[in-house]
Amino acid sequence: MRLAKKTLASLCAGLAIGGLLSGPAQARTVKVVMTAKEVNIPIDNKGTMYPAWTFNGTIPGPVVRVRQGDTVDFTLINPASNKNSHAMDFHAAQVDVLKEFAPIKPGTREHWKFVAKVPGVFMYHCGAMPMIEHIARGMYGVIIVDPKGGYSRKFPKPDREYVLVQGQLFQHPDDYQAMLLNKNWTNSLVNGKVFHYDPVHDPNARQALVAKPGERVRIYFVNANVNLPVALHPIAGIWDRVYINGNPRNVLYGMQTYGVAATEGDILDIVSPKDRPTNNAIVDHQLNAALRGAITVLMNTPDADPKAGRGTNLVLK
Ligand SMILES: [Cu+2]
Repeated sequence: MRLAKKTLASLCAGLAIGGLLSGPAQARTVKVVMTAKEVNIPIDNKGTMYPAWTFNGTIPGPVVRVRQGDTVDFTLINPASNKNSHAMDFHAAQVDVLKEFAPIKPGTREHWKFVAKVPGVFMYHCGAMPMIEHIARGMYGVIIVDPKGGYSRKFPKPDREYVLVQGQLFQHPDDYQAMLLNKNWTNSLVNGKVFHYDPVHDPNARQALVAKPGERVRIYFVNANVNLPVALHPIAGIWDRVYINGNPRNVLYGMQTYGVAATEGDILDIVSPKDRPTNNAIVDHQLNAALRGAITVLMNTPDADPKAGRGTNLVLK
């Protein structure tokens, strides 16, 4: 798919740009505008509300997708209606922590740029203090930097792509002292909800990841837990490949479980058997996380929705 320049310029909301790897090779400038929003949002499938802090009103914030060498032209807006200072820390950027990542007060905005020089899957998050509270309340997201070399035998084109971001939910959103002690951590969130894509454990779950048998499903995973690593395992499957930090140069084959440090982002590919429908459960096999929300079902059936996990549809809503 070829993306016109006009299309890219209109992506100021920081939406995912699909199919970049087969597009033209010249570096571009991608405008990303995000607004810090302190809002109540549902954190499970039955609609339990939580006083979240977010980028653009969702957990995670919008997926930003660029290609290696592109310039990200970024604006952060902190509306006067907010009570707190906020900031943006893109892990894909090489800048000045005291300058670009500095917090800004309600009623102000800031603008800065960086060149996304290193390919991979990177976390972004608010860095205002107490940072543990700003992240635990939901101020995090993913920036994918596609490699400028495109696909290859070592980095094959996937049939489906999904973004999964895991986070920790704390009972008392204001109690950052408890967060420092990892106390009153009640649930795990996947893309902002407990058992978000797990109709097996939550009758209120409406969705699962889908693919056809034999398809290569690429998971862009970020561990946005404030205190805990993740042991990512696809139950009833094996990761065909894991690209550490999402970089095609860092490839591992045939992995059962991959340990993802806090803030780490990785690409994990799974290919289900071609000859039969199957299901996988992608879990944090640290079971206190799995059984409190970190389970995602992947259904591999011949009638899988052709639009799921394709184009800009990387985060199932
Ligand atoms: Cu913040």
